[in-house]
Order: sequence, then structure tokens, then C-alpha cells
Amino acid sequence: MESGIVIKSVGSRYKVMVDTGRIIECLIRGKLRVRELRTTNPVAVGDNVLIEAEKDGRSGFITEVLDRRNYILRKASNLSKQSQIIAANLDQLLLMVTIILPQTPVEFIDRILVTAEAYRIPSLIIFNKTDKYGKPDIEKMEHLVSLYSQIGYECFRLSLSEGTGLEELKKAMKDRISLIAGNSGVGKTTLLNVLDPNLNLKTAEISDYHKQGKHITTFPEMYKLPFGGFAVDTPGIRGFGVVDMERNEIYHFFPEIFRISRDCRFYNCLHLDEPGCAVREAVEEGKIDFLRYRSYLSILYDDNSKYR
Ligand SMILES: Nc1nc2c(ncn2[C@@H]2O[C@H](COP(=O)(O)OP(=O)(O)OP(=O)(O)O)[C@@H](O)[C@H]2O)c(=O)[nH]1
Ligand SMILES: [Mg+2]
Ligand SMILES: [Zn+2]
Repeated sequence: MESGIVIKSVGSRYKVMVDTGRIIECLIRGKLRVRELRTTNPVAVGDNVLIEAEKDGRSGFITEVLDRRNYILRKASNLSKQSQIIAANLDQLLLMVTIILPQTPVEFIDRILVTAEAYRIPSLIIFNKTDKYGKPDIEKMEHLVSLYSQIGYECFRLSLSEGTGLEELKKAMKDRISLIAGNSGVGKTTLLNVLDPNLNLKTAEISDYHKQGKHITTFPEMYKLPFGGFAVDTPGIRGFGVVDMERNEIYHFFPEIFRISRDCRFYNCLHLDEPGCAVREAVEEGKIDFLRYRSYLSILYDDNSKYR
């Protein structure tokens, strides 16, 4: 019996990195203890598992999944009620965004942040491709940096092409398990290639015409960082997040809205048009950013088809 961490899962095949750093191809043996979670995958990237390796030392079986500290889910498909665990046992989520090439919509940012809040996973925001930004793009980035830092999310300005901002980011990743999320084409996989040049992972230029990524990464996969820690590269997830949330708890995951909601007249205020709503008042006074309030409404009405 050996213990290890699941670094990749495709269908019913798993790659497990054992404590020595060796990678073993595994299947599941017999019946794993099934949890209450209604998920399509019983074992996920980031899971700590016990395995029985075959004599060849290259293949084996997962016999037990140890308890998860946390996990992050996404809907398995548009209509499905089932969800899929993207990764488990995370220290933090690194949300990579770009102002241009491609443009990351604010609603997309907020959906991911809300999801991470719901699973109590701290998020950091990375603005990548700053080498391509003109003056208006920089202004837009600075607006978002100040907005999100005030809420409590640490922000990084990064250019992977030029290497600027990399040292600070490495410090934040060292010895931690990070999930790298973000829309297709922002540079998630490029970050891993820069952090560990031996990886040589596949990346691709965004399309000339639509200025969108091409969904190059197709499965979450975890990599060991040469300076300590792990990072999970993920596909530019379209239908990310906001799984099974009650209407009246969505605002709990917008920290600045939640703080102010304590002053609403009604305890069950949804911050729409109720009398004495402190949140509406704060939006009108500019104390809560309108973009954030708009994201809140969009999740409340689950109008997420645009951001898939
Ligand atoms: N100019 C510039 N280009 C960058 C930077 N970082 C990444 N790129 C380019 O952006 C393109 C997309 O990068 P990827 O790493 O494939 O993006 P991804 O987020 O992994 O995309 P998916 O796997 O499709 O989700 C590649 O052509 C990279 O070379 C940067 O800082 N500046
Ligand atoms: Mg990728
Ligand atoms: Zn209210």
C-alpha cells in the first residue's frame, strides 16, 4: 500500500503521483466508499489516495480515497443536475484574466469568485498579457485591481511574455496547491510552461478573427512546481460554477454586498426593490460597484448562457 495524489483523471484512468514523485497509472479496484455528493467522478484531481501498485511499478489500483479538505465543482453539462469535481484539496484559486486578447467579462470573473467563496477557497486574481495593453486597457485593469483589492482579493499584474510580475506570483504559489482558472486563451498553460520549462505543455494562439481562445487544454491536470507546491491547469471552463446555490444565499458570496446587507430592513432581503435595502442604496451611492451588483443579478436570474 502506497499513498499518493491524483494528478490526472480521464474516464476511468487515473495518474497518481506517489510520495517518491513517481507516477503510476491506476484504475479503481472494486467498490470505493461512495460519498453523498452527486458527482460524475468518484475520484478527482487533487484527491489523496491509497493505491496498490503492480510489480512493474508503473500501474496499480486505487483502493481508497482519503477525506477531502475541500473541492470545487462545476455542472457536468448545461442542463444536467449532476456536477463534476474539478479538483480537490486546494489552498487557493488563481483566477487568470485578460483585459484584451481575449477579453474576460466581469461577470465571468464574479461567477468564479462566487463559486470559490461558496467552497471557502481563497482567490487571487492575475491580470495577464499586460505587455499587450494600451492606455485604456491599463486604466480598465487598474479600475478592476482597485475594485477587487478593496473587496479583499489580492491582485497581480503579469506578463508571461516579458516575465514581469512573475516573482511575486511565484511567492504566492510556493508550497501551496493552486487551481488555475480562467477563460480560454488567457495564458493558464503558458504560466505552467514558464514556471517549469521542462513541461512543454501545449498552448495555442487565440483565433485571429474572434480573438477568443481555442480550448486547447481539455482536462484538469496537476503539476508539481520546481520551487515547491502544486498547480492544477484547467480547461478554459465555459460553464464554470454556481452549482446548486439557493437564491437567498448568493449574495453571501459577494463579500462586500454581504457586509452591507446586515443593514437591510428585511432579513430576507434579496436586494432587488425591497424597501429599506441598504445594498441598493450603496450601489446608488457608488459604495458597491455597479458591475458587481450586475453580476449578482445575473447569477440570481441564472442568466449564464452568455458566459459559457
Ligand atoms: N502577448 C502575450 N501573450 C501571451 C501571454 N501569456 C500567454 N500568451 C499567449 O496566449 C496564447 C494562449 O495561451 P494558453 O496558455 O494556451 O492559454 P490557456 O489559458 O491555457 O487556454 P486554454 O487551454 O484554451 O484554456 C498563447 O499563444 C500564449 O503564447 C502574455 O503574457 N503576453
Ligand atoms: Mg491551456
Ligand atoms: Zn437589501
